[in-house]
Amino acid sequence: MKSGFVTIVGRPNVGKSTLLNRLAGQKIAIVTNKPQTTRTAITGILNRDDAQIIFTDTPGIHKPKNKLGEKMAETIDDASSGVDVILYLIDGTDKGIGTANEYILKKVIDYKTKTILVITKVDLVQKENLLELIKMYSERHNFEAIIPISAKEDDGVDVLVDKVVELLPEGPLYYDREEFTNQTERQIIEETIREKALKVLDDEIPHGIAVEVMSMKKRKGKKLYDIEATIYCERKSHKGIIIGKDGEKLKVIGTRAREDIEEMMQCSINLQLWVKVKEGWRDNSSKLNQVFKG
Ligand SMILES: Nc1nc2c(ncn2[C@@H]2O[C@H](COP(=O)(O)OP(=O)(O)OP(=O)(O)O)[C@@H](O)[C@H]2O)c(=O)[nH]1
Ligand SMILES: [Mg+2]
Repeated sequence: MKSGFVTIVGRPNVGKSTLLNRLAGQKIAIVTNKPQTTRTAITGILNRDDAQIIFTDTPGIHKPKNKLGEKMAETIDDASSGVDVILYLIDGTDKGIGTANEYILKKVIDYKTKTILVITKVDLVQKENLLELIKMYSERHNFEAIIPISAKEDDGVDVLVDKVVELLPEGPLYYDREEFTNQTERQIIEETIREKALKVLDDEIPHGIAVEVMSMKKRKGKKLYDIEATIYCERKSHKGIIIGKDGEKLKVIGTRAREDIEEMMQCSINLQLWVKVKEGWRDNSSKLNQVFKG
């Protein structure tokens, strides 16, 4: 039996959460086309007859611009220390290494942990570009392996898992086989609402929102939950945008989130959403602690 801990790192939007969901076989981490979607370390567990691998998805590595960004950076370093293997993801559509990846490459080398370079989104990539990237990166560090994948099309992911298992030590089962994540139901609900908000709002309010479930109650004798949640934003003007004309935007966010939550919980949901302003919460320690529980 092989077992161990594997952390997924890389720049924002490279496909870390998409890969985590594919590895865990279910949706645990939210995915959007916007950078800096993931804010905390999210664990997904893969069980095989011969192995148990605990994968941790992390926020995209970037230069912190506020206190939230600093917390996210700390999360990445914490999640990357003392693990057995690091998966360093780069985007297959990148043309060169670039400044962001120069910074990450240095960090990854500093971690001094066995690292697999994973080239993502190969469904979008010309072979020549792939070979170019492999050449550039292999000249910079002695990776345990370089593996191209498409998490979207489930291409190369099994090769990646085999390589990870090969690198893991003999070990015990760390978690019961039916466990698949460190995320609570409440956290998954909050993240689902945030995902829908990011998608529905598009670029209007990029990153300044947070979601908190205020209450969650089961109706007696029914397969129905009443859930109340608050969407926090940074400015009064943002509140108007989130709610939309005649409440239209908030309604769409609520409907889409409800559908996903119902599927996850296998029961009916009555979801009530509220929008509140917490001015500048991402850069104020006490407000950050109130809103962001990561
Ligand atoms: N075509 C293609 N798109 C992908 C693939 N993997 C991820 N994407 C897309 O890339 C975007 C970012 O994916 P995420 O998984 O959220 O990326 P991330 O690295 O977790 O991003 P952050 O949490 O912001 O750091 C989404 O629009 C995904 O659908 C892939 O294999 N192929
Ligand atoms: Mg992510």
